[in-house]
Amino acid sequence: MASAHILSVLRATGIMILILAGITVLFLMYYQSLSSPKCHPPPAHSQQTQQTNKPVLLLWFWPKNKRFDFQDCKTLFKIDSCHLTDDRSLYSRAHGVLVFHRAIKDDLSNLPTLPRARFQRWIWFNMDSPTNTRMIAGIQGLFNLTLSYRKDADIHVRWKLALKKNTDEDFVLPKKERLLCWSVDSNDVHTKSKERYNYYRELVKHIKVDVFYSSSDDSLKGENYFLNISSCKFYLSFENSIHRDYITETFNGPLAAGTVPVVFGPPRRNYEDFAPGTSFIHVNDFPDAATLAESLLRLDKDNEAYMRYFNWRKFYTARRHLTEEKHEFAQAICQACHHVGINKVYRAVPHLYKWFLL
Ligand SMILES: *[C@@H]1O[C@H](CO)[C@@H](O)[C@H](O)[C@H]1NC(C)=O
Ligand SMILES: CC(=O)N[C@H]1CO[C@H](CO)[C@@H](O)[C@@H]1O
Repeated sequence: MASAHILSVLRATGIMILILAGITVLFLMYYQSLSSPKCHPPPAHSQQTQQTNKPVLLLWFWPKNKRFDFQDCKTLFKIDSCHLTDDRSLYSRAHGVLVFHRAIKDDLSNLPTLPRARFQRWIWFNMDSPTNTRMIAGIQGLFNLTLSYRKDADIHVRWKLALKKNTDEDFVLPKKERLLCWSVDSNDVHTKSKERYNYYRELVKHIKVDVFYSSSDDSLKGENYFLNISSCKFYLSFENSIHRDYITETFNGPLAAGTVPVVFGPPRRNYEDFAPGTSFIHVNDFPDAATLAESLLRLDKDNEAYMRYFNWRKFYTARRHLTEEKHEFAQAICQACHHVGINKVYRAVPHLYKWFLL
């Protein structure tokens, strides 16, 4: 009796152990099948397939021959959503073809001649204002997307203020050695818009202006740019021509440097689309240059009033734009890459100039 009982207990225990072992083995197999590919991805291979899965953006011309490393899109802007290339042999596979307006020949002979694939979109790439944009007959109905400083472009390129993450950080005013500064390219003096030079000539009758000559010395090149601009209390952010939304790095520079921009460009309310109204001084806020000069001289003596121009920094930050020559168009090109990577909707721009000259 006793031995039979022991035997049946042993048998039951044996079966239990077998079942448990079976479950354990099954579980281990299942677990391995789950985890092993995740733990050991074949690195080179998977990266390659990723690369080829990304939409291709073909840069048809290097703008003004300013070449940079396409990897910079990732390092500078965290943009990695397309495969950027300047290899024209990839044309037929390209989802986007980025065409720099200035480089297009009048007879269009340097544009792609092969037919466009159904999925391919041509992007009109122009960062100039209408004043400095050459009209080329025949490109009116050629493009699918626009890239410009214009707010209503498909790809709107601009150095925007960002909401501040850490609002406790206090702003420290950079050391000021100059009252009012300007930078001017000596070649620019001959461009069509003379208004800003007239205004400047009137202004210097009433206030001292330190001028950086951007084409002849290194004061505003690379690293020096923010260093030198931050040493000025005010900076003349005069645009080379006056057009809606045409508010360029000449405005972003002082904001990022900790200097108050004195702007000459589109009306104040257009600036306020992009920055708080208390972050800058508009020349149109004053009846004439003499009154503006008077006001700047007054602010030079009233530190409390001057510091109010930096109150916006409690809520926003301005990002330093890229000042290296080769990077002049990097932001625009990287943003085009971002757009092509995430946006696939059909579009055509039938009346390019009608829109742009609006
Ligand atoms: C791009 O624009 C051209 C010309 O307007 C048009 O024929 C083509 O269908 C458009 N393609 C896409 C993908 O939007
Ligand atoms: C005009 C001017 O002050 N330029 C200065 C800009 O910054 C560099 C670097 O500090 C100086 O060497 C320049 O003299």
